[in-house]
Amino acid sequence: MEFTKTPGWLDWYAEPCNPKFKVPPGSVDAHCHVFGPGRLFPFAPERKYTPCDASKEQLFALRDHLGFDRNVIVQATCHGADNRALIDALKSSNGKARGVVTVRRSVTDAELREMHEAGVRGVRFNFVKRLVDFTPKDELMEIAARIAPLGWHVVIYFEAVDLPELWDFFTSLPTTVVVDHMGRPDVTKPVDGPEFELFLKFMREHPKVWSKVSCPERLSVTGPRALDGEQAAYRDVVPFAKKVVDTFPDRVLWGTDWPHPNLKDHMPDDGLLVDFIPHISTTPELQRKLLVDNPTRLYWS
Ligand code: 0GY
Repeated sequence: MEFTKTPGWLDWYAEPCNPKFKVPPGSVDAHCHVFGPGRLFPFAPERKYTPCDASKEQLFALRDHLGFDRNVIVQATCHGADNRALIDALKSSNGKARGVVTVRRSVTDAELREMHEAGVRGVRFNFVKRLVDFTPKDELMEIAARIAPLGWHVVIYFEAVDLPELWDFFTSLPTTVVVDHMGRPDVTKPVDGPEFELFLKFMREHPKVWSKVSCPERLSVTGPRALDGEQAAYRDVVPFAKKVVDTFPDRVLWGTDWPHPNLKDHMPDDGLLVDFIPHISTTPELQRKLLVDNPTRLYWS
């Protein structure tokens, strides 16, 4: 089937630079996607956007270029609950990729076991209204109860303003809970202000909650250009991500978010995203936890 990408859709960076920061051996890009290719793995009828193709081969080439060893591939909403592209990528990865899927309550136990065999270790619940239609919480809770015995976890994606309303649901989930992109803080607000403090409290009071310190390009207002005398691109995101890494060093993950869905203004150079890492994770020990130890514990043990 032929698909036409959403108008204004930006293609991923075909020739990312060589990062200056060398990631430690065994590093995991713990948040990335595959899109199609649409002719092999059609996009879901209920999708809110149509992306460009971003294949498993292209993802694995990026992994090697950036110096990573492994990937965690996360189901994107453009594929709905049809995980075939993701599972195909896992099966082609020689054990170097794990997956996080989207399922409905109709999924069978046999299907879950088959996904586990392929390398799936989590389900994603998405609460970002521009990306998905509403799913009742009782359905999500039922799914969480079914995947818990497999040792899987739940990945949650939400906007910071929605955390108070979702708090009780999140904290009653029976599994480890991994938050995408630090719960999307508004980085124009103070890092020690009430909104981000609520997120830190969420992590502090609930040791089962982990966070991806990913997507500076999505959260930043200052953007990708480092100013004279400034060290980092996306510098307005640095205090937020660094705070989470420093406070919860054993519960953080990092990912590229390649191929970067829904960015309207600029497409990040993935090499520069890797160079962002030492600004938020400032010692070799913290970097090893963020990039190797934590994702290995969650996805490969
Ligand atoms: C991300 C972010 C986004 C999209 C999705 O599944 C998705 O469509 O996650 C977004 O638009 O913020 O993590 O890829």
